[in-house]
Amino acid sequence: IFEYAPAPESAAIVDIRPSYDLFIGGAWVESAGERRHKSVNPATEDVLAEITEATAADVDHAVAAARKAFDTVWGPMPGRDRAKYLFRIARLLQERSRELAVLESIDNGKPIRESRDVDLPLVAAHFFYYAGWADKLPYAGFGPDPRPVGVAGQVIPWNFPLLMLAWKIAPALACGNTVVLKPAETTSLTALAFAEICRQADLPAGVVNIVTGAGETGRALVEHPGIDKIAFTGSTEVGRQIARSAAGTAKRLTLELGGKAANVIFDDAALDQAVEGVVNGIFFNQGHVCCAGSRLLVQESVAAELIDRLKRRMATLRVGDPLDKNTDVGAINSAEQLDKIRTLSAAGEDEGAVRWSPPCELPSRGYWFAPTVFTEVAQSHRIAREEIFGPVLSVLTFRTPAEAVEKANNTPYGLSAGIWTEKGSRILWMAERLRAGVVWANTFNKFDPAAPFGGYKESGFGREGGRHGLEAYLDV
Ligand code: TXE
Repeated sequence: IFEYAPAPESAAIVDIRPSYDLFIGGAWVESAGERRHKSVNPATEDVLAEITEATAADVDHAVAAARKAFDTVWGPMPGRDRAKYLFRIARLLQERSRELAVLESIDNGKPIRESRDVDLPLVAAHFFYYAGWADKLPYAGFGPDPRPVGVAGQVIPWNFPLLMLAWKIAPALACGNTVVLKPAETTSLTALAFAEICRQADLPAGVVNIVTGAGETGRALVEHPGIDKIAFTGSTEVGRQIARSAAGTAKRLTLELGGKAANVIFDDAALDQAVEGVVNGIFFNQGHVCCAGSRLLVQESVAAELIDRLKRRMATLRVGDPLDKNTDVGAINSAEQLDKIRTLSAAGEDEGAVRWSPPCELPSRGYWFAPTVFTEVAQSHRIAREEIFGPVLSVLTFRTPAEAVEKANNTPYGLSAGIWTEKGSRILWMAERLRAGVVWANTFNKFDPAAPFGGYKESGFGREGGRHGLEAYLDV
């Protein structure tokens, strides 16, 4: 545990302005309204910057800029030329990755080791990957002449701010669409830094527009008649609202929503490796992960041994300063999210589950929650059903593979699942039966730009990543 002491040499490499305007038509533009909110560092509660809340008039302005760029420059541009811009953006992201990783950790609260080694490399990888598709779309299996959809409205959450931006913007641009993107209100800084990268890359004005703000700005974007397609990642509740609003103008829609993934461990699994997978599954990014392995399903015969090893491993996790390279678990992104985690954890205790955390003295300022595991969890408990979106694991047990499948699927969500076993045949048997968009075997939270990602059931629809990720942005 560390009291927060900013690492001076890393904090010094980021340049945060006191306040930010909107990025529209390739320029910084003042809002038509007056509203701004303060973005804070969740590890210290210090104010980082003032962020503009874009109004409906600002959204209108951004959509007009995106439409003009689509009609006059980006839509007609040959794919091989669009590819050059995307490759340039990818290289700039790599060159500036250290600075962007620090900015992401300050703004979001995630450990620098993760933003440096996971988020930023994947962000650049998505731009490289989709740059490669830009001139090959006629060979992607959509017919000889697939067309871009037009102007895409994209609304993203706060858990992987820059990575979610890359998941949305890279395929959209590769296909010839232009975009208006709204970052989450608590984590807008890296999206605004990305706007500068677009300028550095000489991306034609209006191809990428960034409008900051909260739900109201998002709603204006979703309802705007000039938008052809909406891509959303966020809560299932807001996803439902968006589906209703988008219906008014019959827009195309992809939704990537919540999850309550089962990480299933069989008695023949390599237990220490499985423990690492469980820790990664729920404590990576403080558990602010839509595909987090938040339900551990362990075979009864090894449950006691596995839980014992897990607790010993949890006792080695270092919670604290996101900018310290030794930190494993950083700050919770916001006071609201911390409240939600506390409320659901209290419900776990009230309903009779047994709560355990390693001894852990948390910093006095900022938003923190100790790594937590609940045992004696029943399927009816709220902590087994609802997405907590924090470093909180619920443990359930099973006896047979059939029971494991039944319990794993006993959720309205269907985003991801994990299987740990030495038996290849069992992996295939399970993977066929698990209703989850992604199934990992003997690993967890593994991402690749070439692999499609997305949900079943109330986890949403549509796929991002890979060739499938192009589908949402093309008309045939
Ligand atoms: O998400 P919201 P919140 C889950 C997680 C978390 C809960 C709440 O369980 O505890 O959601 O988080 C924009 N029209 N996930 O409140 O509200 C909003 O400004 C258009 C899972 O932060 O869904 C932000 O940019 N847009 C998830 C984005 O939607 C609207 C990741 C997401 O915010 C809007 C995040 C509206 N009416 C949270 N209202 C995942 N699947 O990864 C809000 N927004």
